[in-house]
Amino acid sequence: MKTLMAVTAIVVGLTFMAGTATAAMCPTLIKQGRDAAAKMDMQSDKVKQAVSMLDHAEALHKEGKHADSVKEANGALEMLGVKK
Ligand SMILES: [Cu+2]
Repeated sequence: MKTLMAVTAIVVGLTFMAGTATAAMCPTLIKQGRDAAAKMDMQSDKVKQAVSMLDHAEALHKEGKHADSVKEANGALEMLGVKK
C-alpha cells in the first residue's frame, strides 16, 4: 500500500511539473512567433493567419488551456517557417 501511494505521489508530481513547464512555454512560443512575423510581410495572408493563430494561442493561454495554446503557437511558428 505504501508503494502504491509513493508511486501515485510521483505520478501526480510529474504531471504537475509537466503542466507548469507547458504554462511557461506558451508566452515564449507566442513571442517567438510575433518577433518572426514582425520581420515578414504583414500583408501576406500566411503571415496574417499566423498572427491570428498567435492571438488565439494567447487567449487560450490566458484561459489556462496551455496544451492547446502550445499546439496553436507551434502551428503558427510552422506556418511562418520558424525553426525551433
Ligand atoms: Cu500557457
